[in-house]
Amino acid sequence: MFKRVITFAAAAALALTLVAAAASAATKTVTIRVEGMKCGKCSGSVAKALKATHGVEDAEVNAEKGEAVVRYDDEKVTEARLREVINATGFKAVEGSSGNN
Ligand SMILES: [Cu+2]
Repeated sequence: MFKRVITFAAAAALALTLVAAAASAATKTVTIRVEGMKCGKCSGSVAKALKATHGVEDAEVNAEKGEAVVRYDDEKVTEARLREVINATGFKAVEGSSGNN
């Protein structure tokens, strides 16, 4: 009986550890300022390039606000890489305020 409780506790602890690991592994959201976008086609091409990038899970790009909100797996792609992808579309990822803070 006592042994059974121990086993249950161990299993629960293991499950919690796995959940914690899954939560800390990976998904991040970053807001990157993008200069030069004038309309929906501009933001659309940036979004398309970002979404085609390995590790990007979602990208919302807004031309009026001049920003790209990107959700990505930080084990597969870096923010620096996301900026490169944006710059490669012909627009400019501006250094500076980023992140969710
Ligand atoms: Cu445009």
